[in-house]
Amino acid sequence: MIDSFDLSSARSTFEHDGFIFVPHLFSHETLDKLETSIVRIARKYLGLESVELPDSVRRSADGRVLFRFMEHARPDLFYKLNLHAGTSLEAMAVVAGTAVRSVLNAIVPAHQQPLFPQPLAFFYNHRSAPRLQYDWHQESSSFVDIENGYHLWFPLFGDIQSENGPMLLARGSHKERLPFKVHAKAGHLTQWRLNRDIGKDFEIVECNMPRGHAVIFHHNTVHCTGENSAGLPRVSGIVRYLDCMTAAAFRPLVEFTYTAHSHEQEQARLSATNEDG
Ligand SMILES: O=C(O)CCC(=O)C(=O)O
Repeated sequence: MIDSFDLSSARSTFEHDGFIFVPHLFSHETLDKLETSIVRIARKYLGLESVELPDSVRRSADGRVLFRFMEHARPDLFYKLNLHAGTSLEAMAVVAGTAVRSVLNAIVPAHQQPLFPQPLAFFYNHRSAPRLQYDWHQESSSFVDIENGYHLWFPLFGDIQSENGPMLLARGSHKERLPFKVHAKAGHLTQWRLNRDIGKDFEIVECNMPRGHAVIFHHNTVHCTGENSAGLPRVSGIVRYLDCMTAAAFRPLVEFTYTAHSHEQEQARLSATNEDG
């Protein structure tokens, strides 16, 4: 499936840039199944909470329409959905697909294997949800005792272009771990902010790609969420493959850092935001 990809030069590209784009990593059939499973779980949670879907949302098979509604109606469910979206067989098929494993084998030195994939998570980036937009950070800041990790990121529910707010990567920023400050706020993603002018120091690369393609970036590669000017959320899947063997404490399944927030907390936060204008 990944014929147009040169496995033999993959490691040197990855070591040079801190990431590698992989064309045609997933078939549309594999992604269709994953997307259907995520939509079904999301609808299940909304149903369990007795949230009525407007007709336009109920009739649409596009997960982006559903997530735009969910962010408006029950933003807290994002966290819950993310805890479970990766537990389906469809998600596991993506995490451990043959093509993914051959790319990882090509770029990851043998002494860092076996790698330990964490359950697939997904993201949406929409204008109405700045709480889910990451500032520049290194993933290693949230896994401080794990030396190496390989993060797979790929479009879901459609191609990703500049106007959809792709993830942004800083080329060559993976050579060192940078000091960071943690900013945690209820209902928001935790930020691991860097005190560095990333746009000035590095070339910025947008992760624009058709559905089916993917990018794998190193733990230390600085990245953030780009600005989405389109009407629908940008959705992407993410899988973290961690070198847990070398960590001081062996925790092959790393706990989620997401905090569960109640619906009430989220409502209070949103009305406070509205009052602030
Ligand atoms: O998809 C994005 O915009 C950012 C993803 C990200 O920062 C991450 O998964 O670590």
